[in-house]
Amino acid sequence: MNRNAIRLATCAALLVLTGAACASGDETDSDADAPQTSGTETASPVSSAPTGGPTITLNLIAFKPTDVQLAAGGTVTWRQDDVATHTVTSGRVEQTGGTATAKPDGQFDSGSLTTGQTFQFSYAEPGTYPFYCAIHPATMTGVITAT
Ligand SMILES: [Cu+2]
Repeated sequence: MNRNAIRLATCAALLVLTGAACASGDETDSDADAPQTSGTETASPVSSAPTGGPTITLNLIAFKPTDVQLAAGGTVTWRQDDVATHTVTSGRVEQTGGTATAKPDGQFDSGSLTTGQTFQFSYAEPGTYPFYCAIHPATMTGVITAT
């Protein structure tokens, strides 16, 4: 019901924008992979970095890039583009004998980020700041260098 309402609204919007009629008989669920532009997202912040600072994406169970430099005072944006759930958590991961042990430093923890959500943190002081995903600490790590 709700999905149909969204489709109708989208259809109406397209009609206004393009003047084209919306065919209803030839669709093969083309909206499954089309970008969703309806404003139905809830609390997730905007995906672009309003500060102009670097953006790290979370995709395929990896941070990209894993090493980021910025000027002290700058803000890093992490954007969760993966189908899985990840976190951005400050701290190190110790890898010994095939075991990954997370050592959170308590500076920040995004909590669970689902697809499309973003997280931001500003690095006020110069330094080297490792971070990791608390769900996949063995493979998802990165480091911010603020200068
Ligand atoms: Cu993860």
